[in-house]
Amino acid sequence: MQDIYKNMVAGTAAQKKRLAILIDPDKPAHLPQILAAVKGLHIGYFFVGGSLVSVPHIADVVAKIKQATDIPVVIFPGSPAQITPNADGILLLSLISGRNAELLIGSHVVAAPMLKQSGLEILPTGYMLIDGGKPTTVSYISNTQPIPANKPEIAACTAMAGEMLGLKIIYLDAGSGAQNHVSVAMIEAVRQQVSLPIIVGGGITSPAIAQELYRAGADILVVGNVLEKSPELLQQFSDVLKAFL
Ligand code: 1GP
Repeated sequence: MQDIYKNMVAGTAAQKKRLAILIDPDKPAHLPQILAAVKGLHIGYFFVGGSLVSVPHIADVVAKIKQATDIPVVIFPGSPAQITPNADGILLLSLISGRNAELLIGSHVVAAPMLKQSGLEILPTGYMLIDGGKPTTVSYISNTQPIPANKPEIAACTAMAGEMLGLKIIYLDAGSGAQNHVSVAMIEAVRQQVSLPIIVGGGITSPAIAQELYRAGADILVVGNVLEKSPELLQQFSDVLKAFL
């Protein structure tokens, strides 16, 4: 038992920032490089999953990460098919920016018995898609409209409602490979209204952007695409965190 949520909340209270590396099981080619690079760095989590995992080997990817590191592995599921009990936890995502009942509650009902048996730490998460400048896989697959990037007040009200409903984490996602990351103004607006840990991801392509978004109030940043292309950037992302330790 890794006490993932307890550590997240402690990090938020102490304004300690964390980095999560997103591994898409459909693109495992760079995983060995990433696993070699994380040694000695301040990496908070591995998130594993994607909105379109076509190869059924998510459990193998999790096993490889767990063999190589003690970093908690959290499933970031695109569908209930991605639940694997050999991870440490799962972001139980309710897509609160959308109005698709399946992704607000339907899939959760189907997955609940499996989740209960799995032993995974359940992390109930208010998941919000934010317009990142171009259609992403997740907006297409989820059949929902993202929150417009220039409407921080909608994001803030949505996050507030999520907190009032008892969700434990807010995740602002511009979508993997987004053209534009979530804006500073939107993160600040959400930070002002909720005290929950805030995860931000999608289109974070440089350590300088990461620094800006941490300062705006993000607790955990998720980086995926850029590390698939340039795993050597991991050291610089980790260096950014030192300013917040
Ligand atoms: C997407 O937040 C993640 O859900 C990561 O996005 O691949 O653009 O870093 P990138």
